[in-house]
Amino acid sequence: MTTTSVHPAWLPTEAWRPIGTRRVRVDVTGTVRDEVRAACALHGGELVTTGEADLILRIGGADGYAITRERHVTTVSSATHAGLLHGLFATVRMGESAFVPGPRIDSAPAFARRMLDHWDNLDVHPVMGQVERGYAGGSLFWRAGALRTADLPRVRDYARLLASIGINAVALNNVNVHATEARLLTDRLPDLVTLADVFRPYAVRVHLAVTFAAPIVLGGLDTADPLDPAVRAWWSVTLAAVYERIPDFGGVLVKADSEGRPGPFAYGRTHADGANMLAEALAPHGGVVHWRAFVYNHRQDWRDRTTDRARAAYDHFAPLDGAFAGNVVLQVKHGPMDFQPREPISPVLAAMPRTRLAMELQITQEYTGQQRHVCYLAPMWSAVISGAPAARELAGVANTGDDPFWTGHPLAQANLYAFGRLAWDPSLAPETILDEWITLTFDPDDAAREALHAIMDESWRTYERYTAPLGVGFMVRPGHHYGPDVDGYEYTPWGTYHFADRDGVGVDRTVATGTGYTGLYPYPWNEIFESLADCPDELLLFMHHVPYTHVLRSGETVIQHIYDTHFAGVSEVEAMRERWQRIKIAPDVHARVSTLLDEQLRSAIEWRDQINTYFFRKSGIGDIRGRKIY
Ligand code: BDP
Repeated sequence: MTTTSVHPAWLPTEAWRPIGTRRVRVDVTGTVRDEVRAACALHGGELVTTGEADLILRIGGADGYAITRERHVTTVSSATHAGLLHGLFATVRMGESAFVPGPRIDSAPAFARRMLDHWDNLDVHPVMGQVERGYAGGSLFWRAGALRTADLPRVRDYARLLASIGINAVALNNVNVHATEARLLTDRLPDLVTLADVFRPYAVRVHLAVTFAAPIVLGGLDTADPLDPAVRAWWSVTLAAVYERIPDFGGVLVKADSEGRPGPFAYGRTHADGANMLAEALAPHGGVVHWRAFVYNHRQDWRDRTTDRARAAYDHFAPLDGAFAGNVVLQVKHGPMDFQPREPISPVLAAMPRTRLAMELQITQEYTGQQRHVCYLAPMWSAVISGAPAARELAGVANTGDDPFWTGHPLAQANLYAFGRLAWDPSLAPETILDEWITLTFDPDDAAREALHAIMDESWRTYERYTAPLGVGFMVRPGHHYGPDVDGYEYTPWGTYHFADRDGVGVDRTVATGTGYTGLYPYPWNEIFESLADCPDELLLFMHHVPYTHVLRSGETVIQHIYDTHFAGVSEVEAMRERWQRIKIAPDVHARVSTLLDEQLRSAIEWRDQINTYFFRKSGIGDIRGRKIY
């Protein structure tokens, strides 16, 4: 496996470390962007001089950064090392305009912590591979159970890449913590120390996913009961030892009582008991616990219509509002199920005003085409972020790996870029972010820029059109979750059902006749979702079970909508592919994306034909436009 890679061009190619005041001369008559890149080569107070204008990097001012642009002098100022770094990267993004006199720019991040969660295993897992739900090769950090020490330069590039988009925290191992990963907390700690040293200059703090059972599996105790004094003492001593080696260690990330992971329920304790125990051990060092709210019964009886997985996180956590310590961050998936292409915003995010909340997004495309399909996710994220103002932090499941393009699909880099940019400034429009990314990555001519927008802007909606309809979700192949299998999960214990029969489809989550889920939302969303007339079309089958002849707000019947969107989705992918064939772009990128678009089209056709045929057979209602359905 090679460690050289294609750098996303939004990155300066050289490392730099901003400490104290820096003054860099750049040549305004040369290529300014190149000069800004040269400025990034700055190390330890050296002055890079090539011309008449200055880029001055100065510590001072507020958190975040300010950029002032006067004639020949552009000044970046910040109170912090991190702010200075982000200010410099902002000038890189601005290109020439950073050096044209203009109004002062003040920028501060909307989310205090902007975190990436890597679901990396140290070794190849027999079922999940190395990176769980990873579609970009192996782990950047780990190989064959060990730290990739020879590849640390690439990790440094990665740290810089993350800093360039404002990421400031990273969890370096899978939330499903297996035996080897667990030991990063104790005897494998030196590996974490090494990685923390690599990330530190880029103001990215490292976090570690830990197993709740650590006192047993690592400490030799016979319990992990959070109220047991010996257990509490073990965590205090163990975490203190981590801080001795990594003074800026961010904290721990925990998946407990979820999908078979150990947790406080085994001891009759609550999630607040579990999280607060860790919080107490971390508090003296300024660390935080990210405690995931992804807790549900994954062994439910599918015949039992009263259990609703969408309710689970709310039912477990909302009653605990106010019970969590101040340094516990409850990390909540953006939707109530599991990263489907379309879900309502999780009601947990509106139900816990006395709890620190992080919203969790999935950058890795588990359910959105697995980095084989073009699916630019910023439009979805932008909507869910603006709909959940209580979330103070943003966490994203990473889509990166040791693939030469970092993300498998070269265009999936745009999702990582957009995650960082939205976490900094959620008011940025998805098309604007994409435009930035296109400019920085390809420096394209007008035709290529237009083609990239045409391919990517709407690609999430295209993906939605040819997959599960109207918010019902899943319908994917069990296990790996790629490609269609309408009934794949229908009679399983996972709680992900569509309830299609000959008369209709959808999950009745109303208060009046269903699971009561709609009632978990504050007004007016409880009433909007409860009402068949007011529920947005795109979430209709998430909230209601309706006949195929039900007329949507769009004026179409449900069955006709299914046919129309599935035909449209495939046509859109065909158009993407044609555009891509004509685009002028770097040959290696072109070749990789061409192959992937072939696969996307094959897969979209497979989705269209299975979904359409399934619903035609169930309903017996034909397509009014007379297209071929098998
Ligand atoms: C699901 C993934 C699974 C993760 C789980 C989680 O299929 O691999 O472990 O989420 O978030 O989406 O913990």
